[in-house]
Amino acid sequence: MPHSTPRTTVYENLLAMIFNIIIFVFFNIVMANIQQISLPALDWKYDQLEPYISGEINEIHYTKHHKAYVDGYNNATEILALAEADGRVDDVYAQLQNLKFFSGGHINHSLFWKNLSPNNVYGGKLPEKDSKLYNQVIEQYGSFDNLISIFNKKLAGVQGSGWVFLVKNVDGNTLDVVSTANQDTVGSPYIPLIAIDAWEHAYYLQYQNVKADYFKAIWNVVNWHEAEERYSK
Ligand code: MN3
Repeated sequence: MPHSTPRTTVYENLLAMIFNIIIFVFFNIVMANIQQISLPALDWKYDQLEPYISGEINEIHYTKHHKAYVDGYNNATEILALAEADGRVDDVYAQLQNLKFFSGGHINHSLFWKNLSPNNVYGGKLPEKDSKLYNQVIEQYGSFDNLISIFNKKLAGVQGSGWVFLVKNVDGNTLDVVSTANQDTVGSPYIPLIAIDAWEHAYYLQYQNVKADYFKAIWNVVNWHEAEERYSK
């Protein structure tokens, strides 16, 4: 008697095939809707912030550290989408923690690159006298030296990784200096004007344990022009 495939097996195979096609289509729809992010372009070359920040630090900071936040973000969004689609709430929770870290890292570093500029371009040049930001700094802090000194005290107080920001509070357009831990960023009602990275990877190759010297030096390459534009928006 010749061997014949039982009818039920044919149906099972057909069902399995249809199921796989549905999963494949679903997976692609989910993935197609995820927007990947990439490193922002820099306005200067790695060595153009010297001697205040070495080219080696900028290159490693940008191509390795910032890149890791970009890759981590892209990876976590994909895992999150699948976990949400499958209703795996534990995995959703875990990926949201990762996304907070990686998205904060990407936002903060993107701000950081923008608010630095070579010393012969915008670096270290205070905002125009009588610009809105200039007047607000003088009104609240008396002088830029005083503001920078307050900012640097906050930087010195960051333990481990963290950031310090000069922010505009949209309620009243006042300024404030705030610090965050790890890669946390600032949100409403604050608009960040200047963000400085206090983590060791931002200075250690050049300044080793003397981070106060890094905090002093970086103001020679802070782009106040960019800060003024953000403040006046
Ligand atoms: Mn960093």
